[in-house]
Amino acid sequence: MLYQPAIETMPLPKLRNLQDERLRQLVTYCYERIPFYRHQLDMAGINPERIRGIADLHLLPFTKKQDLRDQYPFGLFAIPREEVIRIHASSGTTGKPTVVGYSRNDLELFSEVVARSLVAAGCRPGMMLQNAYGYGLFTGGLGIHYGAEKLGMTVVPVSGGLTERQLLLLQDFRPDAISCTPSYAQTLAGEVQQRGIQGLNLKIGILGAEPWTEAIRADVEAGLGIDAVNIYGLSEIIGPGVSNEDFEEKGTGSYVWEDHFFPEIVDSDTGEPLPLGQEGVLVFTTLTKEAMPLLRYWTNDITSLTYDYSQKRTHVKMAPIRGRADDMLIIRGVNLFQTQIEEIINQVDHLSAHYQLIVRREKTLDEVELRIEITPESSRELGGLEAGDLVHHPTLRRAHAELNRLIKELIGLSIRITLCEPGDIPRSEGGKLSRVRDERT
Ligand code: DLL
Repeated sequence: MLYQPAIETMPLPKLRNLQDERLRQLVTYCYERIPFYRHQLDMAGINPERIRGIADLHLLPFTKKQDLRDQYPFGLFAIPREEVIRIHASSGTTGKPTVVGYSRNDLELFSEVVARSLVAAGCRPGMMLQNAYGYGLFTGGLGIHYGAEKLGMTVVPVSGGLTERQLLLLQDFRPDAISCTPSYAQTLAGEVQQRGIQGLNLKIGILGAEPWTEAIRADVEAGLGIDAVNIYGLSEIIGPGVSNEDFEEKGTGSYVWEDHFFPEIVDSDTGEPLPLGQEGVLVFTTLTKEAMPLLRYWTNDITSLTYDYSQKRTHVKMAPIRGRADDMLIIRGVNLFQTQIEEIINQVDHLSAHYQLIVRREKTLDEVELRIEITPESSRELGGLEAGDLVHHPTLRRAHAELNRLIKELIGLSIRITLCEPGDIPRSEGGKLSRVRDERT
């Protein structure tokens, strides 16, 4: 089943025509209604009529997070504040949040792309969804909520956290699907396993809002008995539902709903557009939003795009996000994303998908410690191990050496590895989990 088959399978030339037309209208709309964009285009010497379609997109300047901060809170709204019927914001690590606004049509669009995403994830009308994304200024809770209602699911709006209640509802309400961050799905999977809870009705997990890889997929699929499917999005563009994986095409990337959100990949240093298949910074232009449209928004997320015509839909697919450019660690000159470590962990026996990276400065050199839990099964089988002594066990010593070797070989970095007992690494309490602790500053 596709939610909007005519759109999702639209032949590419027709899709391009639609995008061309929408972009032309959008540029004029932004120029006429948003002083920031009028100024930007004037400075770049671009008359809106110069932009005739997607092929001219590269002429437009980027919009960056700092621009949103400079226009805080409502400076980028293209419609009167009274017509903005919802506001969301993302917390950000420092200072003021990034604010976004939605018109009535924008909220309709938001629900539409989330419904489309849920269907791709395997959800169907009549299924029950336990929505464990946080409700509030974060777009996850309400975004998924209205999309699921639009699709005709039974929504259980539990919000993030409250693990006891989540477990109770999973057993008593017997939802078919759960939506939450991948790290929180790991928390729930761990509890389900530890308590020996059996016979849940869960079939689907709609997981996103933070980077994750096949290691975590395997962990939560085994622990919860689900298909774990990726959902991607960001509040600046709309929230969840910018792209989504199809449950029957897992591991081949997530469809970007490009009739509404036009993606580009650009070089992180030069901003030059990169060809399909190459990795770079993901940039989005919102083709249909009314309250806060964005031209060439620099997401800072690193990924690549590819078309795959053998699959169900014609829309472009994006690879899993490697990380945010500003979350990349530079250790003694080597670039490192946590997802690279995660992928390697997945290749070594006895190691779980619960880990933390700690970065320190020792004298003048940066050092990384990877703290990683062994699996509960290994802990039980190998029995009676004292914390700190794990690496002295011959089996674990081999795992340790293997991990060391792979990291050196594949990343080019020597890091300190500490094996831990199950439960030693902090768990997600409902939201996004930071797996990197940078102690350098
Ligand atoms: O995280 C929206 C969302 C809610 C997406 C629920 C999926 C599910 P923000 O809080 O604005 O919005 O954070 C956006 O989170 O730029 C990425 O860096 C990261 N991110 C979101 N989804 C994924 C994903 C929501 N599937 C930022 N994989 C984005 C990797 C993701 N990173």
